[in-house]
Amino acid sequence: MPELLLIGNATQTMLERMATQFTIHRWSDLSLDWLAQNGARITHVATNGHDGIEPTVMAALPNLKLIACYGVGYDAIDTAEAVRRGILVTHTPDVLNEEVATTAVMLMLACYRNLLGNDAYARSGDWAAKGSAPLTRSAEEQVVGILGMGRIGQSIAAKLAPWSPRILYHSRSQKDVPYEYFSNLTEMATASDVLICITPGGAGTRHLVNTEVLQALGPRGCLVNVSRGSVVDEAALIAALQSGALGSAGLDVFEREPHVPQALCDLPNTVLLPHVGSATVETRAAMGALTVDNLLAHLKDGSVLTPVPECAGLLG
Ligand code: 8YV
Repeated sequence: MPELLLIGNATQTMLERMATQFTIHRWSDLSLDWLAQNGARITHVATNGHDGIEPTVMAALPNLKLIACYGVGYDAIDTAEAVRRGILVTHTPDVLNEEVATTAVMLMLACYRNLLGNDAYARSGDWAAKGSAPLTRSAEEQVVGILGMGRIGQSIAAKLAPWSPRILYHSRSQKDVPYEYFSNLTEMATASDVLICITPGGAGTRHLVNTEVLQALGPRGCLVNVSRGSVVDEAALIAALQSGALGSAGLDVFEREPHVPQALCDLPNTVLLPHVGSATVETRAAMGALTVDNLLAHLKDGSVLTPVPECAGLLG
């Protein structure tokens, strides 16, 4: 049987389907020494958006043909090196759009309506002891700025459009969408009440959201990040929240996952999630199915269903 290296997590269904066609080696049980001896037999890798594949691991797999990513974001995979070596990379676009968009909306609402603070108020007995909880801010009629207007950005916009008088977006180029384009992120942040980040991670977007952008968003502004931690300068974010230069932040992603800075935990105006934007049984099943469909299609006839755009030149 062909041999597959599994990096990180996979659902039971994924494991069962992969095991019908591949001998599976789990990277968590192995070492670079093992790869030096056995790496040449491995033709396929299944990994995820968080773990990706370390350059040393990729280099130790001379006959690798396909890296299947169980996730839409693939910034943890060196696609330039993969393309140079003729290795295909696939990911799981579209099937998680609505779930991640819902997570973004949930974070926004939780920030505005102080979901966590009010939950604690109800549970702790403060309500009985101190009376009504403090008022929150309304999430109605807010100007929403979206950083990244790809598939998930469009799902977020569609979910918020009925609530919002203006949806703005910033991306590298203008898209064919019915929202207001800003070529300058700081200008968009100035015009926005809430800034939602859903642009891909990687070197090109690192720290796009910096002190200047956060200050432009302002003391009543809300930052939501459901993309990658690297997109936001976390130290600048903490400083802005601590000083009151920024109103609140709802974060699903962090710069050094799974590390969540204590300063963010200590702030009352943050809502923090452990990178669960797509983490429901239903959506992970769909992502897992697509990941394995790519692996099995490739095994059957060399085709793949959802290659990353960088691989276009490798496909016939
Ligand atoms: C996880 C994600 O990182 O799809 C993505 O890009 O951020 C997540 O769903 C992971 O890939 C799931 O295994």
